Amino acid sequence: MSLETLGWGPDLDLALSNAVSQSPSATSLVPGRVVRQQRGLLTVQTAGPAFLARAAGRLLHQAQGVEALPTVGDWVLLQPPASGDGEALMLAVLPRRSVLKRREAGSEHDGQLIAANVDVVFLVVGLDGNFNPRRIERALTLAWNSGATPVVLLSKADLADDAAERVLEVEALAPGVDVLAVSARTGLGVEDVRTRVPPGRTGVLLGSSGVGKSTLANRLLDAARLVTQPVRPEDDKGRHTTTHRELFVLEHGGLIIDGPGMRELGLWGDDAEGLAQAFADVFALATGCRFTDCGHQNEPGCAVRAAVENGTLPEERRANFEKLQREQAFQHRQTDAAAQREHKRMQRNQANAGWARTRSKRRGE
Ligand SMILES: Nc1nc2c(ncn2[C@@H]2O[C@H](COP(=O)(O)OP(=O)(O)O)[C@@H](O)[C@H]2O)c(=O)[nH]1
Ligand SMILES: [Mg+2]
Ligand SMILES: [Zn+2]
Repeated sequence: MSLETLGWGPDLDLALSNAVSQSPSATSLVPGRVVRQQRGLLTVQTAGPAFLARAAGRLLHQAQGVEALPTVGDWVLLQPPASGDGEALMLAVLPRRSVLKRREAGSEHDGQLIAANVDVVFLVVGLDGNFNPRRIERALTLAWNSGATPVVLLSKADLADDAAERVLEVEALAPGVDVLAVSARTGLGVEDVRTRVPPGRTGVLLGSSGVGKSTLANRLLDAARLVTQPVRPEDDKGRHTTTHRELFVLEHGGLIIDGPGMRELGLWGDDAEGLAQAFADVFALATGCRFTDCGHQNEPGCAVRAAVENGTLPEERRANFEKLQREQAFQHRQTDAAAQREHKRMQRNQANAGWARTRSKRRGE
């Protein structure tokens, strides 16, 4: 498989030559893309074979948090195993053009990477019951934060008699985002999805378990290579059939990442761009507020409140915006606190190193 088939392009030529100029030993390393992740185990596809791979101690040591560690979609530099069936060592992660991440379920501080170097985030929402506008707004914020372009797929359109209305409803809460009704069963919209990932481009399927991500991926692949499972009829929740994350090359040359469903989509990290994009309408309104630092609470001359009162902005959307903004602000403080801790740690290390030098001088070492 050629690296181009996996999405390699001129930007990566540049990233590779930079990596080599910084660390000449990198010339002996082999580039590849992380195509599969099952728990901690990664598979990297190179221009030659695919290898099971783990992060080298040096990479783990240099990494400041999970964000710097390889995830599906990453381009990495490998040292192939000495023997045929050993594990390869990943020594570097090439700079990313996007990274999709969330707060780890049940944690305030820790994050989880979902996929890297994606161009399109397909937010898959089932039309068969689980339809929550606030969740869509949250997911879109997360998707915009990644640096990729979100597209909403309203799946199982064959089961809904109001698909066209739902498309309009979601368009209203997703400014600047394309919304497509799709059905993996009838094939409706599938061709349209395919054209969103031209050859060499990568899309990732994001959504709750049971919304039809794997069925759609199968349909895109035109082969039943992924396992799908019926949803439990009593609650429309999926069974989490997909336990690993995997990148597939489609016949037309586009790439798609399928993975396990995600119930929780907490914001994580310091990006603020996502909110500005997902709530572009609210940001535009806010420019009309009398005070530039308006909190849209009880301030006089608040254009956001006025829009709620005259019915142009739904109150639920305003409230969700406020909630996500708070969550983002909390994340911002967390990131600041983590940076301060890191700074202190480095100062301490330097102080310790200085003290050790003084001590060895005294001893005449
Ligand atoms: N009617 C209908 N059912 C679908 C469609 N796509 C998926 N399903 C069904 O929904 C269930 C869950 O699908 P799956 O792809 O495993 O969901 P995932 O957890 O998001 O990967 C399976 O029973 C599928 O057959 C569709 O377009 N129409
Ligand atoms: Mg699945
Ligand atoms: Zn205001």
